[in-house]
Amino acid sequence: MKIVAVEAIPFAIPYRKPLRFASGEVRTAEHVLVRVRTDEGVVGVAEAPPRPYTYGETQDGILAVIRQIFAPQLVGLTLTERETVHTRMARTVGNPTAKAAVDMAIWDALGRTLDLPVTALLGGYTDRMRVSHMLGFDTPEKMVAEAERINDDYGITTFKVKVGRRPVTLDTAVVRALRERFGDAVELYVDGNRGWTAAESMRAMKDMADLDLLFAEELCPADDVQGRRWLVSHLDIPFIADESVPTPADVTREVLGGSATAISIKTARTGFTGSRRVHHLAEGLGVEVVMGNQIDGQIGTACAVAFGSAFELTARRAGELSNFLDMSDDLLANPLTIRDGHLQVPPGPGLGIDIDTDKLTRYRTDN
Ligand code: MUC
Ligand code: MG
Repeated sequence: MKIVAVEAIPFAIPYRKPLRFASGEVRTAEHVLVRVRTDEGVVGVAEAPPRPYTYGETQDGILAVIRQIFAPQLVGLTLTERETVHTRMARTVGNPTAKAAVDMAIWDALGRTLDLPVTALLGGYTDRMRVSHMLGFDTPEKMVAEAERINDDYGITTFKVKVGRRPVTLDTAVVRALRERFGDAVELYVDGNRGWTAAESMRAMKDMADLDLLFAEELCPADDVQGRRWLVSHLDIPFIADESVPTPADVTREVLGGSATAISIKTARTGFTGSRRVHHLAEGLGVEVVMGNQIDGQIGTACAVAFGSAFELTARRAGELSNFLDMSDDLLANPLTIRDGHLQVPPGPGLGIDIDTDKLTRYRTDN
């Protein structure tokens, strides 16, 4: 069970349909595949998605921190020393998705070694999650058409609508068009990626007061401390903190400070070891949880559904598990499939996934 290598491999897979939102845009998945090898020949995998506009990471930065700092610190440890792994990586500031991918690849290797699914090791609550789909910026007509397609093809009935444009009516018109098209057959919530001020957010939420929204997420920056508290205290639906809570300490600060009343857990930024801490903290604080998506590919989505299915609190709400549908291809030998609005945890030891070596050869960018 000894770790003998931690590898980082860059790859690039274009999106069929770019995703646009208030803080940025994704056209190509320029991610990093992490592979952890053990002395018994077991290989665990995970992926790190660089999001410079969210955490400051780049693909080159992720490769460098894993190869130059984390790999030398971790080789020689065993797969069961995950708290030691966590502590050693925590000596380096930032780099959340690099740390998370290393952590999850170790869990995958552990599951494969023990011949048990990671989801069972984490909590084993259920084997599937309801799926929520993210709708990126476009016109109301195109966003409604996209929701219709996703609803028809995959049975998905929960949509997160990206908002945060100016004037706010650009976005509120989209949400209204979706509600008019689908009635109460769908759940809707909005994510601003910090695009609005607190006052703009308030105006938009008043405009959408009759649209029966489930949540509002990160509408304005957490750094606008007083403004965000004021906004959150006036809302009658949970306000999700996403990019403002990359660590458990941030969760505590935002929730106890009145700047959030729900939490997005993203395995892409807190791995399994850190996400478990955030989950327990959310339970202790009595706040709702949504499994978020860092615009993950299928490897990252397999990680998110493994964690989300492991606990009752994370499986309660639809999880954001469908961004990979917009990619032109992926690295898995057996692609994930969403049916009847649900994604099942891939069965099998570890994460239950295998990398297609031909696809990795095609998409890796280091050779
Ligand atoms: C999300 O929920 O915000 C887009 C930017 C980011 O940080 O994550 C994605 C999705
Ligand atoms: Mg978000």
